[in-house]
Parts: sequence; structure tokens; C-alpha cells
Amino acid sequence: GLDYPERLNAVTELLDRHVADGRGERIAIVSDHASWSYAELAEQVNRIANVLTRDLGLVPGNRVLLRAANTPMMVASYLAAIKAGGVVVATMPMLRAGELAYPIRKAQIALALCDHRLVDDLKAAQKQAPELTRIVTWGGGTQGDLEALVAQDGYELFEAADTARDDVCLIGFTSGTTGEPKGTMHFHQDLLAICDCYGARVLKASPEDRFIGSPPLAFTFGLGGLVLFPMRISAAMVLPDKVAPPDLITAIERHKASVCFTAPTAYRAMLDKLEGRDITSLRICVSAGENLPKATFDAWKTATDLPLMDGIGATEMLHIFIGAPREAIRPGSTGLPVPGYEARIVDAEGKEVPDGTPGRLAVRGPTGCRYLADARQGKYVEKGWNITGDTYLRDADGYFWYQARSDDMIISAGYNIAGPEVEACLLMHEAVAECGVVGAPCPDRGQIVKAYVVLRAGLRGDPALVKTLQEHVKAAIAPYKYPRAVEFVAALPKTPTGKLQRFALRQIARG
Ligand code: 3SK
Repeated sequence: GLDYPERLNAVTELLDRHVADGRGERIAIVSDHASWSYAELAEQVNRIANVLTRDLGLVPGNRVLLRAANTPMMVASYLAAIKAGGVVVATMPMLRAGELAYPIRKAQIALALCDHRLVDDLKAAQKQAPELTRIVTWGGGTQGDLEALVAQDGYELFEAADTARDDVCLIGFTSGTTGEPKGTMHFHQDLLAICDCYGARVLKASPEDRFIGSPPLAFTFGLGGLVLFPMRISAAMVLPDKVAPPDLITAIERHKASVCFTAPTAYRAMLDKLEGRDITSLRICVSAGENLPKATFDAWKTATDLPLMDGIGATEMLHIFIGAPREAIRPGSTGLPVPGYEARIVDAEGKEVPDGTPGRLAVRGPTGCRYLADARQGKYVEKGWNITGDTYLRDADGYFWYQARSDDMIISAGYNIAGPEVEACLLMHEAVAECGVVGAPCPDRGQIVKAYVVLRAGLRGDPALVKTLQEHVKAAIAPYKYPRAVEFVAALPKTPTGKLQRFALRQIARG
């Protein structure tokens, strides 16, 4: 069962227990530059926790923004904030000032730890979010940076904050669809529960495994797959500098990684580059973040003899809640509810529909779902059931089969991109009179962001203007959101009241 003690700090269980029980010499983190044992990681965590509490005034319950790529310092900072009783808000490295301001304001974050290479956008965000009063950087060799602070005498030991199992320890922000992002709150016990449900019952990795993958730790898919699952079993996490394919292949080869967490797009991209490479160290490949087409499953199986373990998770639930252990995979299906979770298919009124009927996927389990001060709680969570944005059907054997996205979210190469956000950005360009942004099918990325643009009178669309608009988006919001396709049109489909009909645009985009 999952009956964790009432007083629980997740970091004690995930990290300090290994050191206390004699596993301190095991490798915890391998990067391209260094390797840290569990004992070394535990000490670094203690040092940062001391800085947070003694130098930066953190008290339990305070939120801490983290901004970095997947590096050992990011992992240590994440664990330190939680060990000190703080609440982590990790942000995607690619987010720009405007996108960073929202979580800072919403979660009332006063303190940030940041890789020095990413600090400019965070400083710029302070103008819109004055709540953020202190940024401490690392890696820049500047006075007062984190490395200098952690080196202080007497900082090597730190007693974990006496937190309760249901104290919040992280807030994961979803990418908003039509509205603003939602902050999903997770407890200390949730960090263990995903390991003891999905990790232990579906993934079934071993302490000798070396975990690698591409999702940022700010996306809880990455946090679980690259940090929490290996830590629970004292396995190693591999955090190379470059994880986008084909670099991921090089990193797997170099570090002899055996468990990989990434999105179908990355598996497809790796397939094209496997010739002459040796990735035989791999034994478990998890695919999530977007729908896994059967063709991708088949191609990966043919090329590597490994089945892709498909899964669907949600920031709301922290991690994967439907998937199948290797021996029970049915190619093309996402799988079965992860032990500990329940899933069902409901109609528009929330009533369960018969097997074989498509409907909205609803899920309930030990790790979800509480939004941070959000009236949408009532819309998306009913009697503990989280209503997802995906349309699925369940077959007579209880397997779940993906049908489509139910809302306006575009999922491209594993990234969730809200069409309305890209529209808002395009509309800021002087050439654009109106626009609609939807997902268009793409064999490699699942979907791409496609913009239909009505230009201002007198202007003509040409490839140079396409490029200009793309650059405009890349400069204003996270670059992965830019429209890879732009089509100039005379008018957009509208309702009689003048509202954009995105479903009609989606049909056009599907061709
Ligand atoms: O399937 C997803 O998109 C997901 C979201 C959050 C955490 C984990 C996963 C797999």
C-alpha cells in the first residue's frame, strides 16, 4: 500500500536513506563533465538547503523558482528546496520574460535560483512580476553566486524540514489552452507515489540502470523519468549537455544508458540516424508526452528489438497514469491504468460510456489533482476525477486507445502549445490583421503549429514575410511555439457572432 508516514520529507526517502543505508558510494548523477555519488549529491543538497534557509531566508512553504537545463546543479537545487520545506516552481529553460512573469505572480515567488546563462529573461520578467525580489545564479563565477555561498563552513549537514506527507512541495504549471496556465500542486508523498506505482509496477527498472532522456525537469515527465524513478532505487541519472536527437544517440552510446524517457518525435528522429551507432545498452524505452502511433512502435521494434512503452500522464497527476508493463503491451494502445489509478471514459455530462465508445478520458489516483487558487478546479476535477483534454476509448479487455485531443492544444514533438497564445503573438505584428492557429498533422512531430493569417490591406504574403512572422514569434515567446507553417488567407471561418472557429480551421489543416 501507499501508507506513507504522516511526517514525511520526500528527499529523506529519495536521497538520504541511500546514504544512511550504505549506498552512498553508488553513482547518482553522470554528466558530460562530472559524476556524483549519492553521498556527494546529498552533501551538495545540504549545502544548497543551508544557503536557502540561512542566507536567503527561506522558510517552509516559501516558493522557489528554478530555471536551468537538466544539469546536476538543477537536480541538487530542486532537492534542496524540497528538503528545506520549500515549494519548487521549475520553469522551462526556453520560456521568455513574458511567460515567466505569470507563474511568478500566480505563485507569489520571491526567490529564484537560476543558471547564469538563462538569467536575462528572468531579470526582464521582474519588471512585470516585482514579487520576485531575489535571484541567485550559478555557473557564472560572479561574486555572491550559489557556488560561493554553498562553500561556507558548516554547510555540509542539514536536517530536513519536518514536513507532512501532504505538504505541497512542487507546483507544476500546465501550458494553458484558451486560458491561463494552471498551477498543479503536488505533495511530498506524490513524489514517492509515482515511483511506487508506475516505477515499481510498470517500469520495473533495476538499481543497475542508467536513466537518460530529453524532457526538461520543469515538465514533470522529465522530473519523474530522469530524477525520481532512478533515485527511488538508487540507480544513476545521466544528464548530458545535449539531448535533442541525434545528440541523444551519442549520449546513450557514451554513457551506456539503459532506460530512456522521451517523446515519439525523438524516437522517430533517432530512427533516421541509427546506422552504424551502438545503442545496445538500452533495455527500456518509455514514450510519452504525445500520442505514439503504431507505425513508430513498429519501426522502433524493428530497428532495436525493443518495444516502446507508451504512456499518458498529466502535470495534474504528476506522471504517467496509463501504460503497460513490457509483457502486457498491445501495440497501438496506450495501455492499462497504472496500479493505484483508475481511468474511465465519460460523455459531455461526465457519465461513463460503454466500452468501445469514444469519450473524454477521466482519471483518479493518489497524485491528483489540486490546482493553485483556480476556479477551474470545479470544471476539470469532479469527485476526484480529473477530466483530461484527450478523447479515448476503452476496449473490452480494459486497454485504452487514443483518439484525439479534445481542445485547442497543439501537441508538437511533445510540447504542448496553446494556439491562442501564438495567435496573440502574431497579432502583435503590424502586418497581421487576423489569424487563427491550429495543429496540422505532421508525420515527424505528430502535429505542427500552423497559422492562417489575414494580412492588413495592401500587403501581399510571400516567403520573406513568412520568415519575418516566424522570427517575430520566436523572439517574443518560447521559440518551439513558432508556426512552422504559415498560410495567407483572405478570411477566417467565424461564428455568426464573429468568434474564430478553430475546429473549422483544424478540418482545413487536416486537408
Ligand atoms: O503524457 C504527458 O504528457 C505527461 C505529462 C506530465 C507528466 C508525465 C507525462 C507522461
